[in-house]
Amino acid sequence: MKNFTSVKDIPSIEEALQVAKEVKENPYGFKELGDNKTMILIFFNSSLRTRLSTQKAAMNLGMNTMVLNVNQDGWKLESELGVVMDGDKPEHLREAIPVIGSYCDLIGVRAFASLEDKSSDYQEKIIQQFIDYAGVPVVSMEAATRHPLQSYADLITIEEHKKVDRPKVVLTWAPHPRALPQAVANSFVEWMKETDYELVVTHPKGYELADSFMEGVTVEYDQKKAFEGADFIYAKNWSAYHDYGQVLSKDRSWCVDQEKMALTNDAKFMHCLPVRRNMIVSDSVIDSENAIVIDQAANREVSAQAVIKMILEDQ
Ligand code: SN0
Repeated sequence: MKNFTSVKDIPSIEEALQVAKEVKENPYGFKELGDNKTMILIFFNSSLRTRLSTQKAAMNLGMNTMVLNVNQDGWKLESELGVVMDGDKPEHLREAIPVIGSYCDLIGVRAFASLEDKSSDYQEKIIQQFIDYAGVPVVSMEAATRHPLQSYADLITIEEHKKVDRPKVVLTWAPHPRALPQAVANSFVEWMKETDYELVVTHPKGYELADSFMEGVTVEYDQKKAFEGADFIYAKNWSAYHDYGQVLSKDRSWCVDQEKMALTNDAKFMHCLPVRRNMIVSDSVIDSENAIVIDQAANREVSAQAVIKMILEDQ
């Protein structure tokens, strides 16, 4: 593996699950791979799980790690080419990226969607510049349109909890006070499509995700109908794709509560975290035995380690 930005970068779902199993069973068994190697993690946005789990994963593999929170610790970085840099951004990505690349063997980047410029976000202009100019492999720690380390961890978690071979997995939109990216939802759909699970996506009208992700996927606008017989409920808010970045609804009746969970096949409840309690999910659901959000978060270390291992083995 050269870079990791989407499900297309893994050899196959089966192999990805096999590598995850290996690192989970023996986290410190591959330490020689990262000997004298350094991973730099670059954050343009906040993080709790991604920062800690990716750093831990790299350390498990014997790597040194450095973290830069660009907006707090470093110069603000310009990303547009051809601009006169007379504003508040003293350095361009065009220099910053190869400089960062010169200090390390692997870069992790988190750069959320702007939610202002759809075309720039959906062309993945920031992470693509890292891939073009870093000179070392690049791992997405959530880019504008995808969050593949999360989806990989979600896949591992579903495999660990499923009671039937082909579970029914439902991705449901839920309300949120702010406009959030589509990345987690897009990526979850993209990974689930590579499995043989039954996938249903439910959301209010107007929240349709991009066709490039949704081709062939069942959409059910009636949330309760979608929940019927589900084995996994994955809740996530996202802002509108077509009315780009807009919050069209804060309809609290879409909150995942016990009454809706009762329609499912004793489904497990999933969310990538951070989660807004009693907006996205009621306390009673997230505090129930069926909530597996902590297992998902724990598997972030596993997915990150599996990805870094595959990249180091190819270097
Ligand atoms: C991010 C998102 O893409 O939705 C990261 C999820 C892993 N979530 C948020 O920014 C939530 C922030 C909030 O205000 O709740």
